[in-house]
Amino acid sequence: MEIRKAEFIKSVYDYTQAKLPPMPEIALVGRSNVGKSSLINTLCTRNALAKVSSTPGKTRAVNYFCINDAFYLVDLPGYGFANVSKKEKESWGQVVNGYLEGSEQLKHLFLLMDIRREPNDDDRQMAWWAQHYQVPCTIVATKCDKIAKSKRKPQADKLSDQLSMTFRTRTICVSSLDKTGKLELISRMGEVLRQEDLTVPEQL
Ligand SMILES: Nc1nc2c(ncn2[C@@H]2O[C@H](COP(=O)(O)OP(=O)(O)OP(=O)(O)O)[C@@H](O)[C@H]2O)c(=O)[nH]1
Ligand SMILES: [Mg+2]
Repeated sequence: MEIRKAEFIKSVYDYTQAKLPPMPEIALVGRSNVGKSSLINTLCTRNALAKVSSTPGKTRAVNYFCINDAFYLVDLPGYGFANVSKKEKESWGQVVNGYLEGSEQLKHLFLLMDIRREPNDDDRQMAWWAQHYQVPCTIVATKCDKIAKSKRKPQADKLSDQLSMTFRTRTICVSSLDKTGKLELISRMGEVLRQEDLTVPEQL
C-alpha cells in the first residue's frame, strides 16, 4: 500500500458525534508524548498534518484523518500525562473506552509504546481493553532512534511480553526522526485493511 492522499477531517471529544461517512478505521493510542502525531505526519509524509507539541497531553480529542479516500486513521487522546485531575482522567477513560467498545468501523489498533520505557498501568489497561473488546492490535515501539540498532528487536519483544497480550500481536519499531519502520507500518495497514491477518483474539 502507498499513502497517496491524507486529509485532516475533524476533531471531536465524543466519537459518536463525528458523523462521518463510514469507512474502516485504524486507531492509534498510547501514552501522551509517545509520538502519535509525529508518526501520523511521518506515515503521510507531511510536516504538520497532525499537531506535534512539546507540551504533553495537548491532543485530548479524537482526531480523524482520511487516507487515500479509503480509510480513517484515528488519533486517540494520549494518557498518563502529569498534573491531570481525577475528573479529566475519568473523561479520558470514557472517550477511549467508549470508542473501543462502540466504534463499528474500528478494524485495528496501533498501541504505541516508547521503546525506552516499561509499560505502566495505563498501557496495561489499554492492552486489556483491546483484548476485552477483541480489537486486533499491533504494538508500535516508537522513538527507536534513541537506542542502538542491535537492542531494538529484543527491547520491542520485551515490551510485548510485559503487556501480557493473550493474542498474537506483531511488534514494529519506528522512528519519526529517521523514518525507520515507516514502510513496514504502511504495509501493515494494507494487510489489516485487506483483512489478511485474521488473528482472532482469544476470549479472556
Ligand atoms: N527522538 C525522537 N523524538 C520523537 C519521535 N517522535 C516524536 N518525537 C518527539 O516527541 C515529542 C512528542 O511528540 P508528539 O508526536 O506530539 O506525541 P503525541 O503522542 O502526539 O503527544 P500528545 O498528543 O501530547 O499525547 C515531540 O517533542 C516530538 O518531536 C521520534 O521518533 N524520535
Ligand atoms: Mg498528539
